[in-house]
Amino acid sequence: MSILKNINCPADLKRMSPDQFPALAREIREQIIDTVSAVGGHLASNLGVVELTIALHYLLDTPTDKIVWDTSNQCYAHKLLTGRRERFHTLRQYGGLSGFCKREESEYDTFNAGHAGTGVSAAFGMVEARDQMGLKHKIVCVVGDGAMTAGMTLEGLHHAGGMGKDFVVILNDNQMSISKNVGAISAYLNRTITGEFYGKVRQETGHLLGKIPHIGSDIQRLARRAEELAKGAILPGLLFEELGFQYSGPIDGHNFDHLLPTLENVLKMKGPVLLHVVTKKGLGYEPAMKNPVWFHACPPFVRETGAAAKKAVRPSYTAIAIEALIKQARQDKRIVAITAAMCEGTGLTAFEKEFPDRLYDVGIAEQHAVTFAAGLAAQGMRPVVAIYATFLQRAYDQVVHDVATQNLPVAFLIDRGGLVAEDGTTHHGAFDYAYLRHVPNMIVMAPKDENELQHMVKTALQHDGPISVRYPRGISLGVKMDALPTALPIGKGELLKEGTEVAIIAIGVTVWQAYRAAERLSREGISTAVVNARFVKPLDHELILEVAKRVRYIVTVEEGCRMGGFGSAVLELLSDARVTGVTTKIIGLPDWYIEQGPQDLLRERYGLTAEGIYQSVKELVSGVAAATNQFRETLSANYPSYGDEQGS
Ligand SMILES: Cc1ncc(C[n+]2csc(CCOP(=O)(O)OP(=O)(O)O)c2C)c(N)n1
Repeated sequence: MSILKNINCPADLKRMSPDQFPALAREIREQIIDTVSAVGGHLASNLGVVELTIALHYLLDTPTDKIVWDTSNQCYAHKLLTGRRERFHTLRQYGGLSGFCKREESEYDTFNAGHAGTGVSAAFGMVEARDQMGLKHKIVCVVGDGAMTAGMTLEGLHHAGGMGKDFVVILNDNQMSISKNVGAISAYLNRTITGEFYGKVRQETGHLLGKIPHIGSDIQRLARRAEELAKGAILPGLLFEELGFQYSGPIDGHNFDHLLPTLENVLKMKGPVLLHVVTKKGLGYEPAMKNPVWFHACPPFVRETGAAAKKAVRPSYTAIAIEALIKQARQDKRIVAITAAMCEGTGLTAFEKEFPDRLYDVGIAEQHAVTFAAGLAAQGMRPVVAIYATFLQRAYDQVVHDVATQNLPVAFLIDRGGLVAEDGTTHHGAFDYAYLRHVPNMIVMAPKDENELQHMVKTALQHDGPISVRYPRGISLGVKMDALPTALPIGKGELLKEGTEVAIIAIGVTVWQAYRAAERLSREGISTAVVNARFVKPLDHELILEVAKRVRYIVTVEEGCRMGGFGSAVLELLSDARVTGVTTKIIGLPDWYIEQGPQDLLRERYGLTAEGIYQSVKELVSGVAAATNQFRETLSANYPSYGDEQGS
């Protein structure tokens, strides 16, 4: 008999006896493994928080009490317990449940997330809102040990700890970010869990005292007793205690006998409290426990074996970019690579294999990553920051203030530019062209295919200033690769196809789509040129103005937001050059957050496929022709002399 099927909201959970919770946890795990094997998702993190989620919803009065899930990639059990069980199979699908918390989706989702490290700040905002409004509910933030290393989390703890308000932070410590967690905080947490910190103190004191004749062993006994007392109370959570939080833990996050009474106590405590819960990523699914890194965010897989359901037929853009980087790094010792906790995702594991001493994983710390790169560059190194477009958003000021003002040679390999599919709204790389092109000194490139990508990586590493290459998520096109990467001339595009009526000026992955659209248009009698811009900045003024002279319509295409992006840059150029007599259109992403869904489907929906571009051009050409005629007719009817004036 299914227990889960009878839970439609947390109130149903409260009617259960805690004895049933282990069986419920097993069912939830089964459901998560089943669904994620079919649709992909954050398997390992979710399997790790099942007991914690049950305990929280059992003890809290949600949604009046609030749970804020940091990053919220671990919210699947929460979704299953809060009325979304029947829609769970739609997880991460177009029109389905989000893989993250979404306020639009449920009143139990208190704060939208997807980027790590926002939880404590958001939850503490809710604490202050509660107190300002004279309300009494509880607010709990669950934050992973990876997200604990994010600067924002520390800023939030620093603020909240100083204010002394009732606020519970649960540190969900599985000792993993996506890969093994890194850095001093992670090492500190590790010592806390293993007791190594305490053990070391005891060993050293014992060793010293043992050396004093006669009194040694008595004092050792006394000292051991004092340490025993101190063990639970002071040492393990010193860092958090110093930040103003009462520390409790570490406790086993899979054992309800520990979890329920401790959590119950913690929820009654006054002031800021941090409960340290130790969990295991992937618990309940052998392949995920063995390989939590792959199962952190996995594609659909075969449940029985844990193997990916589909094998990639060609290398990804990511792999090509990093391969090109490795080639350059072999020749230039100044090249070092930096990742903010995304060694696998950015492909830098391959770089690390060859150059272990030249790879820096700084943890979830994008701001630090960029300024750290600036520091390296200021001393003559050639740092490369490999980062997703969406996560570079967090380091905007560091790009502007630390890299670009000083014209430092930091190369940005911007992965996942454009639409990223199932991770959806928080993860699409929609804004990078727009947020980089207006930064003085910054060069902004995007290749039309993987061959151009390798040339652009080389270009980036030879350029003496800030420069970025942006490429998409996914498998490359399979074009022929030149044997050797060669640097491209900065600010030079290429004319891929001549045409006299329309010019499509495209950038990045949209170029070949534009080309196919142009071929079809030309076949149908609308002579269409195609420019591969290559550079969003600096634009190839000469080429674009030359082409603009010959055509009546200019259409720009980009897989990025329309506002302030590549198309805007072309319009600025046309305006500055006082080009008249051309009608323009920008194809790109609209002024709203793009939903989740397969890349192909989203590209179709936003008119970025060959078909979409073709339709847009057709509409523009026929629409403008129709509108112009109508305008002329109206004018002629109202002002009979209009036609004459035109002629004179
Ligand atoms: C700002 C930001 N950088 C990088 C990521 C990519 N990312 C997603 S989850 C994750 C690891 C999170 O680790 P942790 O907080 O310990 O949570 P867990 O998944 O282990 O529960 C990373 C690096 C992100 N979501 N946001």
